[in-house]
Amino acid sequence: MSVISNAGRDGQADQVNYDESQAGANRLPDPLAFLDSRQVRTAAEWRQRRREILVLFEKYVYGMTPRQPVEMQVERWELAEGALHGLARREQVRLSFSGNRHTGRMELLVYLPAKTAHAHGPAPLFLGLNFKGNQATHADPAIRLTQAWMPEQEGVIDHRATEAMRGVEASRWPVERILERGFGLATAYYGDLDPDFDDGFQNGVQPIFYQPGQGRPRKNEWGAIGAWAWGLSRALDYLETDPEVDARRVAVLGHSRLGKAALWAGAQDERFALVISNDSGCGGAALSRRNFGESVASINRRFPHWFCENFKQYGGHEQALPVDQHMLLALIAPRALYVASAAEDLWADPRGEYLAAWHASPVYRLLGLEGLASQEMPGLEQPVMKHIGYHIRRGAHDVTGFDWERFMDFFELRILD
Ligand code: GTR
Repeated sequence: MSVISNAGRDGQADQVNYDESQAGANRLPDPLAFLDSRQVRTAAEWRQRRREILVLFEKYVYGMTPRQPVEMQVERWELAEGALHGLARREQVRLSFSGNRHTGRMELLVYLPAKTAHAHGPAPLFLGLNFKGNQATHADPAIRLTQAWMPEQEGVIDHRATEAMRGVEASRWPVERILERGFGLATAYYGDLDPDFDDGFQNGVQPIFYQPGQGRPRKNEWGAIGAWAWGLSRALDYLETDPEVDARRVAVLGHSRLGKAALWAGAQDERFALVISNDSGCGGAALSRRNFGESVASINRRFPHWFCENFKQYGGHEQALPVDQHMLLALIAPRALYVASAAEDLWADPRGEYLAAWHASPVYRLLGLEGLASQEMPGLEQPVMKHIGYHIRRGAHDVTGFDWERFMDFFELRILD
């Protein structure tokens, strides 16, 4: 079945393929072959090849993240013991960045399990960006309403969040369960780092890094996904200074476009112990060459600001891409990686997400770790948890309690044991 959908701003529409017989990714670049065709045989050679792959993703997909350190001020303006009826310690922290006469800021909400006789050390933690502001993740009235610009939607007036936005995304953030299972959670609004629309990169963190005379990122420099990923690393910089957090056991996770950002953050920043993609689809965990669901052409048309300019030339020419997304997943090795799909989320191509994890597996194997054992997808809601984990659950594009319970199972199994 081929359907026409998703017109971009220019009114053009894309052919979207949902026919498995028309899909396929037979010729994928080999993560274990150098650009000069030499084969990678040792863990030390993988380090070199890893560098090569990272540079390819920088150059052709997400764009380069600036390397220069930024001035970061930390203001922890709230620390409340006994939050959420005694379950949690809540911290609210503002990270401010400056440079080039531009400033940026990111507001982190952190819940840590209250200390008990059993749980007293620094907490392992999940870190992820949210779509609607910290106040949307839980109805807790003490969460500060985001001050950031927001797109018009229910609960937003004049581009500002109102009280009506408290807890509106709570089903995606089961905070009490996370705390009960002994984990902390840190989250921030993704629009703090770069509001999600194509404004020519004036209003996010990008201008902080412009060279004299530069007005927008170059063709091989970061877009919005790069900025969101960068913010996740800055959040980790802060978490490393928090004695109540076990910063060596932080999982970075994200849903959908924020899953793309989590994967890119995890690929670049090896401090993340575990990387979790939820329904991240095209430009995330799904293979671009599959030609199923969202395509490179359609994602670039609808979201011209997400990737670097160079990525646009590959719309309809995925075979020419020097990488595919299995190589992004391979960059997580030897750390733990979990990919989650939803059966009805065909736009994100669940099979393409599974196959990317499968094709990343040889890298894990080379490093002495078990990747996925079969090219066949597991059944619905039958998670596999080797060093790469995967599940496909019933239902639509979303983050559910089922997803979270599996992320926590995997975290316990691979990181805490
Ligand atoms: C869709 C986009 C996907 C995914 C999703 C989301 O419109 O096509 O790639 O990122 O948005 O983030 O919810």
